[in-house]
Amino acid sequence: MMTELFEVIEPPVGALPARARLRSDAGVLSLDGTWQFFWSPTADTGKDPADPGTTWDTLPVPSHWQLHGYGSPAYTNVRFPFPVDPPYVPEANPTGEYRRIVRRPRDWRGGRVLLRFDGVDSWFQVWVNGEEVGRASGSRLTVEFDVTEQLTGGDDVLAVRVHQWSFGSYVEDQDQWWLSGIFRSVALLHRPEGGIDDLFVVAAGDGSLSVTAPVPVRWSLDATDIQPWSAEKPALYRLSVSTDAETVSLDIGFRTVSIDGDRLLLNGAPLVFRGVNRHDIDARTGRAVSRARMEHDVALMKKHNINAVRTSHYPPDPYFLSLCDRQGLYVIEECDIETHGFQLVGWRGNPSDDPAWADVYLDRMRRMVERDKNAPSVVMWSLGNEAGWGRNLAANAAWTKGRDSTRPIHYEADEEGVSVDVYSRMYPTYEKLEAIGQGLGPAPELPMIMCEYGHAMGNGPGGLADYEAIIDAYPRIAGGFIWEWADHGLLRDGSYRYGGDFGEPVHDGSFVIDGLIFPDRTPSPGLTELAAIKTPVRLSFDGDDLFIENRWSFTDTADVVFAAAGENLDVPVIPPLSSYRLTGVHSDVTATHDGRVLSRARRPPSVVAAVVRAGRSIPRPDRLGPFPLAGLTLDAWRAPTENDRFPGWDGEVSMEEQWRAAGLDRLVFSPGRGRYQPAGLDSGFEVDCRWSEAGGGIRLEVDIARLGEWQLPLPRLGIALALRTPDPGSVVFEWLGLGPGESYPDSRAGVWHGEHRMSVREAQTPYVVPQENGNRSEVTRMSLAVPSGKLEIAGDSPFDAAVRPWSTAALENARHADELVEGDVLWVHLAAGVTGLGSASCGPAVRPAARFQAARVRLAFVFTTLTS
Ligand code: IPT
Repeated sequence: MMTELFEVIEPPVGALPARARLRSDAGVLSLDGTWQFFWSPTADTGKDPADPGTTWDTLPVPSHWQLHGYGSPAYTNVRFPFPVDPPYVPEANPTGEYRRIVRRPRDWRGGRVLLRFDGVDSWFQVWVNGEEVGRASGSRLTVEFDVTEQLTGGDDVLAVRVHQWSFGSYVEDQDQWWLSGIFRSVALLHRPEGGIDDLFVVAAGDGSLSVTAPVPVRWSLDATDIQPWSAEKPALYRLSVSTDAETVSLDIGFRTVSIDGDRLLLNGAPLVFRGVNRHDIDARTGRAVSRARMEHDVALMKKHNINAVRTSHYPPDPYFLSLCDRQGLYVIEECDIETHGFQLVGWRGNPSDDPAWADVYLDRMRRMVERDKNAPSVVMWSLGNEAGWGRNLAANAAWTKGRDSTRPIHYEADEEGVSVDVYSRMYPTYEKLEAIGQGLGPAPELPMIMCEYGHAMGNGPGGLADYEAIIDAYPRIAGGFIWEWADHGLLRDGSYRYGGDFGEPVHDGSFVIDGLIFPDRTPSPGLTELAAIKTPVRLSFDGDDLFIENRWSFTDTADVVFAAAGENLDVPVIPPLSSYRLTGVHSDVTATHDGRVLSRARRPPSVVAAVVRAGRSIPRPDRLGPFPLAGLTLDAWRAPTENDRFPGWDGEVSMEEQWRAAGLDRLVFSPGRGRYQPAGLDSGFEVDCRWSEAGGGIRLEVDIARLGEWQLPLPRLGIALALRTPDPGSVVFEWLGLGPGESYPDSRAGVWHGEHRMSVREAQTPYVVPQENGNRSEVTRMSLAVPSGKLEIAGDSPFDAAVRPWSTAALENARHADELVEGDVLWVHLAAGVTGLGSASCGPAVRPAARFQAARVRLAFVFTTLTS
């Protein structure tokens, strides 16, 4: 049996020791751009490293070859897509040969020349003019080689051979697409003799500064009065460090992370993560993410009151950290180690506890810590994700503590808190989180965070407000990180694709579509909800009293404008972490900061029921306003959400399964009996509809009663009207109720009561996997307008409304957004109530209070026609 080099468990060979990322006046030559490229489905490419590949294809660097027509993307979550036989990998090991001519710049006199790779997935070998320079793995980690001796000063052939699979793949089993190649920047660096190769700067919250360098240096700081750094006020100062040969500069921030008992602190004040998990991902370029994309994402996070990022599950492009330093985001930086697939074989052979892997583990931790040790935004190191437990992780924790005593250590699977400084859990139930808050369970002496919670897959997560209430109630809980920031859909043929769409024999479907923003970066309703819940200035009404909470740790409300009914309110400056009660406030209030609405408080609307007495009974009309009425049916079903498809931590049977078992998806109407029932069951609904004249309009009263004793929560309960119209997406939908976005009983913090208006098309939320969406709650009045007229619908009591240019069945059957086509019917769903969303796809199911359980409902609407 033969072992290939990429199956030898070893740290990089021929590489230089890891060091800090520094901005320098020494020369840098980017090697990004067009490279010659040859792709082979197996490791043996038959290509000579000395061959410049002049006649080959070309490929951009950075990029993934699967996104340029070579091989295919593949998605698995936990499972390895190959047999678990470490360190061996399949015979079918796609391999890319990269070539490019490099020339040492003339003005780089003396010193050394380094070749730096910031990210190559998963294992590669480097040659210059056919002479081997080294080899490395650690896909999301920087590695440098000294090529001084190999460069001639003329045209030199740089060859890089990259294999998709290697021993390294066994420790890179993160939940994401398998994508290969040189996907981050490559550069040549000049290192002058007597230069500054490394620096370790510790700038503390009290203004003290220590600069450690391997050579004697002079330094200067561009500052007169020093303000501490925080995500709220990311004060940075330019530090210049020089020798005669080189000057490097760093943006430093003064801050101290500390732990006092079970409290996590920054500069002595509570450090509470209002965070998200962020992967490198872009719908067109995969993990090769442009600077513009990163900037856009960071701005979007800040705008939505997010103050922290966990770099799940590997170090990001260094540019991302510089953005976090500058814009103000707390970062838990995570090492590129995940061996999750071993869990499926009972953790047998897990590299985390195998001495053969010790050097590889330590090398990965070192490369992360050394590169980013000067970043003020990095407030914690994470050993990795889902890699079980073992001595190699314990050794990484011990080494890190010795190297950097200023940052706590995180690792979720160290469940007893042996090596870590914070206790971390994923997706706890509400009950469990509350118990942890009270100091019950393992490691009660440590602060606690949720490194993942609020699984944002499809429509959801619901129930975030309940988590927030627990975080607020227990100072031991230092917040958490939503899973996850962005959907990982890859754009192909005009639609976003997920697992299975590339013909993968083994895949995990849409589990990779679980972000707060859609692949095109449009915020989902989940992000709007999160922003409202994480607001730094929270407003709530208690009768006529407005209660204002300043949740910032370092910022007072001097720059916040509180306004009601067009007038500014007279609110004194509220210090950080304090609250204020303003009495006698009679209308809705907004808090605005820098032109951005931070929060809204709505006074519960006083519902004036448009009760119109029923007049003479009439038969069912064949038109409603400008629309022919093509159908009316009981509506007790929804296109299952991704959360409906899973039982959740606290259940055994998913909502969808329970609903299907009750036949809600296949109710049959028997007109003679006025009943909707599924085949084979005696349960169902009895429905009585009465039409009557009502002033200038038509009144419909619907009485729905469940048959039998069943208690199952219902997805919704009401009626659906099919209104014929040639272009249903363009119909203008106006309503008085919660909006403008969709809302559900456990997701309604980001909407407010008012008059809202948009087209039916705009009222659809474009989830990558089509599913229930677009519900509007607490509606009392709505209208639907086409050029020829307008139909107004007023309810006797508030109702839930959804309007769609397609049927529930079409929504349910479509697997990708582009499969949904508008027809000639506008579907109008009017319900007495709906069930919430929960986060059962990975977390707790819908909480009891958010389940719609009524046994009997009465709905009444008045339809009026307004001609235009
Ligand atoms: C958790 C993983 O850490 C994360 O990467 C992602 O896969 C998430 O699940 C699901 O989307 S692990 C799980 C066992 C809780």
